[in-house]
Amino acid sequence: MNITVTNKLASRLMEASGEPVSGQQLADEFGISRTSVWKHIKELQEKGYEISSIKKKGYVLSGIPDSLEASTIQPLLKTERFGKTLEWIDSCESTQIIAHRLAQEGVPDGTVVLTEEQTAGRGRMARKWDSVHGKGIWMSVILRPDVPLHRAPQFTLITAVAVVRAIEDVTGLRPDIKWPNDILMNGKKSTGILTELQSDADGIKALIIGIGLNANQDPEDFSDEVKEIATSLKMETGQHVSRQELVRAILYHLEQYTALYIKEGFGVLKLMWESYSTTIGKPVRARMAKETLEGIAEGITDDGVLQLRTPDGKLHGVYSADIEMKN
Ligand code: BTX
Repeated sequence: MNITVTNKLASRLMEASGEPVSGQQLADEFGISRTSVWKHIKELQEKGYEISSIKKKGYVLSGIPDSLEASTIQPLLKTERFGKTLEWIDSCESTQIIAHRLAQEGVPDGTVVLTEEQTAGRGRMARKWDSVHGKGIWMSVILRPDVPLHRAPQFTLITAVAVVRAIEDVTGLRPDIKWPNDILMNGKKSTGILTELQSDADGIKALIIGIGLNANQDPEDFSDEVKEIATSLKMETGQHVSRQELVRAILYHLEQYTALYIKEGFGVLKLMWESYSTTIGKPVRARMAKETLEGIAEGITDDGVLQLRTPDGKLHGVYSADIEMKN
């Protein structure tokens, strides 16, 4: 699960940006034999890395597989901790299930679970999350922040800002955030965030942050239930996007923002969240488990609670709801 020699080798070749690196040089750098280098190169080729061996010059990397395996993500990762422990599986029910198990086993803060496909991907309130093979980012990040339990919802908002910044970096698009956990493009959902937690009497043991990002789906890749409401980055840009770059950018921003949060509190992040929000200042309908309220979404509190003013002038704190924009 940790960074292996094979991954370090992949990293070294990626950083060489198409220039050949000799087998001897790699052997010296990694303190292994040339035969061992060759074995690791073969392993990478079997995974779909395009590596050619140029006589008297060395190995050249010309392409990497479109997978989210650790060897494709970790080499160019700019984080200190996030993603350094990374579990990848080709197919699973839900990365949340795996992440819950790993969190119980005591894995470190910033551990990441990635998959190509979920057969039982989930949203809030046990709703289904469409997770087709190889086209999206289906990821759970385990965080272990030392904060009280009631602060947990803020991490959904912090994650939303990190994802939006990552999408901006990689595609140049500027998505909107709809409180609390939807990232929209042209009014359609491109990403959902699900925050779950493990706690005991002392507080939060682990936050399991699930991120479902539609990257390269075409319209026909979505199920009939979500076809009308969902979009992907490819559908918005007309171009295939790099899931690997997106994962790295999300982890980078998430690490930066959680560090900022721990140091400075929620203030700056709240401002950033508000700058991307489509909800604030707008008339909305909030569907909650027991009631539906209509009014103006005036803002969010420092705990991430939506403040909704109903026509009778009362201000309501909305902790969890589905929001519909009223035009
Ligand atoms: P949510 O409850 O806000 O949204 C769920 C709703 O979104 C569904 O009822 C459906 O209408 C719609 N939907 C389902 N699939 C998609 C999709 N691919 N794109 C757009 N809309 C869709 C959102 O919950 C939280 C989703 C988190 C998903 C991640 S993936 C990695 C991790 N593992 C896992 O099982 N869940 C999380």
